[in-house]
Amino acid sequence: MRMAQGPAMGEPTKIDNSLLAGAGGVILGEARTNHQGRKAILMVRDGENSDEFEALVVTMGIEIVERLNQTGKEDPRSYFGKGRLQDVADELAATVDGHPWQSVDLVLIHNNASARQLVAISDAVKVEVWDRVRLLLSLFTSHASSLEARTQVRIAQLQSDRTILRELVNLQTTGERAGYGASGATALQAVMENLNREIASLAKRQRRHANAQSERRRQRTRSGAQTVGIAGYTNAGKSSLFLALSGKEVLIEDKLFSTLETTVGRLEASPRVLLADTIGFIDELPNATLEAFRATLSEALECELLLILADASDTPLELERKLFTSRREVFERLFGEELDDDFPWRNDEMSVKQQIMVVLTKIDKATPQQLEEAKATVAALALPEPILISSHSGKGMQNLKDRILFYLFGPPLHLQILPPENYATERAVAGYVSDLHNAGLVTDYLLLEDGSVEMTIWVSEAEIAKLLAKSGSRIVIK
Ligand SMILES: Nc1nc2c(ncn2[C@@H]2O[C@H](COP(=O)(O)OP(=O)(O)OP(=O)(O)O)[C@@H](O)[C@H]2O)c(=O)[nH]1
Ligand SMILES: [Mg+2]
Repeated sequence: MRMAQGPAMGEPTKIDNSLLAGAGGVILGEARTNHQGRKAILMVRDGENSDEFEALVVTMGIEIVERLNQTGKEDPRSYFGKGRLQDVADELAATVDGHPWQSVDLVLIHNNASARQLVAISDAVKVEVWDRVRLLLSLFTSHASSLEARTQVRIAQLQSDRTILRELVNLQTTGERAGYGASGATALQAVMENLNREIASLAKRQRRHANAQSERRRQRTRSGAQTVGIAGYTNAGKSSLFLALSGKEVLIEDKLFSTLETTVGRLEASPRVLLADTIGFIDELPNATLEAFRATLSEALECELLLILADASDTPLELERKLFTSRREVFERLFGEELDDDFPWRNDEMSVKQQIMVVLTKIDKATPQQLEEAKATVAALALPEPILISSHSGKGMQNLKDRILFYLFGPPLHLQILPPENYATERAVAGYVSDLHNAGLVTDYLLLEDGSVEMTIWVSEAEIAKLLAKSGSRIVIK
C-alpha cells in the first residue's frame, strides 16, 4: 500500500509500484507509516559510532538483530564489499527456524548513501535497504500527523525517490543493470513523470500553506506581538519548555522528531509574547530534505528572540556536536550562508548572536560537574552564556521568563491605576486594567481599598506611551 496518508493528501496521481518490482529492495514512494516490530540488520563501516542512528531505529519500533562492521577500503560502487553483501544475502535467504535473522526484511546502512550505492546494495541483498536519509524519511512519515507535516515529508520522500529513479533509468538505459530492458526504462520514465506531477502539486499546496503562515506572521507583528522561537537538536526538550511556558498541549515524547511542525502559543496567556515550538535539528540531513521543512522552520526562526536549547545531561561530546549543529543550522538559515568557524564573530553574526539565548535543559538530570562542563562547551563554541533550566522541576524557569521579558521589553514597570473621581462620567479602572493586559504581560496585580489597582507589567515603551496619553493622568508610573 502506498497512499497511507489517505485521500486528505489528494495526490493527483498514484504510482504503480508493480513497475518498480525490478528496483531491488529500494522501495520507492514507500508511505508505510508503521514499522513497529520489523527486524533489521545494521551495517556500519570502520566501527563508526552508530548510537544516534540506533536511537532513531528504536524510536520506530524496529529491532536491530545484528550489527555488522566492515573495515578496510570502501567499495565506491556499493560502499560495502561485494563479498560481504553476498554473504548477507545468502544468510538472509537461508534463515531457518530459530535463526536470529529469521523474518529480517530490512538492511540498514549507517551513512548517507548515494543513489548508485543504494541500488547496488539492495540489488545484492534483495531486501529493502535504508540508508540514514531513508531512515529519517520513514521516521518523519510515521510521525507526521498534521496535513502540513505530511505534505512536507511526502515532498522530501518523493525528492529522494526521484534520485533513485534517475539512477535506475540511467542503469537500464546503459544496460548496466538487468531489468525490463528498454520497456523497463520507458516504464520507469512514466513513473518519474507521475512523481514529478505529484511533487509539483504538493509543492503548490505547501506554498499556499506557507503564504497563509507568513500572512498570520505579518498580522501578529502588526498587532505588536513579539515571537520567541524555540530551536535546538531533536529531543532537546523544546516541546516540554513550550508547554511549561505557554500551557498549550503539544506532543512530548522521549523520541527523536516527535515534533515536525511549528506550533505557536502565548507566554502566560499574554497576546503580546508568542512562543514557537518547532522541528528539531539533526546532523547531516541533506539540503533537499531540509528544504522541505524550510517554511515550518522559518516560522519559528524568524523571531525577535531565539532560544537554542541543548540537553545538559548529554555527555560533553554529544552536547558539543548537537550545539555545533544547532548553531550552524540557525546561522545558515538566518544568513543563507555557511558560518565562519573563525572567531571572533563577524559584525553581522554578532547582531544575530544578540538575538540568541542558549538554554541548557533537563538540569534535574545533570550532575554539578556536568553543568560546569556544559557551560564550558557553550563558551568554547563562542555562544552566549547559557541559562539553566528544568521544565520538569521548574528550576530556573522564573529566571528564564524574566530574561526573555527583559530582552523584549526592558525592565518591568510598576503602575497604579487611579479610580475615577466621577464614576458616572469617567472610565472604570477595569477598562484600563484590560487595556494593560492586552498591551503587555502583567505579573503582579493588587486591588487596593480605595478602588485603585497596582500592577507590575512588562510592556514596550511605545505601547505604554500610547496608554498613558489616552488615560489622562489615571495611570501613574511609580
Ligand atoms: N528529566 C527531564 N526530562 C525532560 C525535561 N524536559 C524534557 N524532558 C524529556 O525529554 C524528552 C524529550 O522532550 P521533548 O520536549 O519532546 O523534546 P523536543 O525537543 O520537543 O523533541 P522533538 O520534538 O522530538 O525534537 C521527553 O521524554 C521529556 O519528558 C526536563 O527538564 N527534565
Ligand atoms: Mg518537540
